[in-house]
Amino acid sequence: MLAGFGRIANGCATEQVVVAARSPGFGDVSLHETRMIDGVSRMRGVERLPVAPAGEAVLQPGGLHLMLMQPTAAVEEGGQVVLVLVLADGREVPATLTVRTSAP
Ligand SMILES: [Cu+2]
Repeated sequence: MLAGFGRIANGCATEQVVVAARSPGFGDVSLHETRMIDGVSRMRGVERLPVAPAGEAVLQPGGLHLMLMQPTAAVEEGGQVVLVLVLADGREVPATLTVRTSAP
């Protein structure tokens, strides 16, 4: 299991909502959020990630992240993970992640 971090920028004049993600390299990809609840770090699934017009969503350790599970091939440091972000209106946006052994 790997975690995906990065910035999702919205260059559109209207709000865009990310509702799913997938990758040919993983059997299961989901959007998660880590929160501290009663002093305990917990993860929950995020069904909708709205990104404001000209704004961005930041996925980083301790907050929003992608959960990448069931890799279909070996993942190695420096490798690339191809990702597809699915928007609420059905459009699909390609993205690429770089594999690192520690979060930047
Ligand atoms: Cu998670």
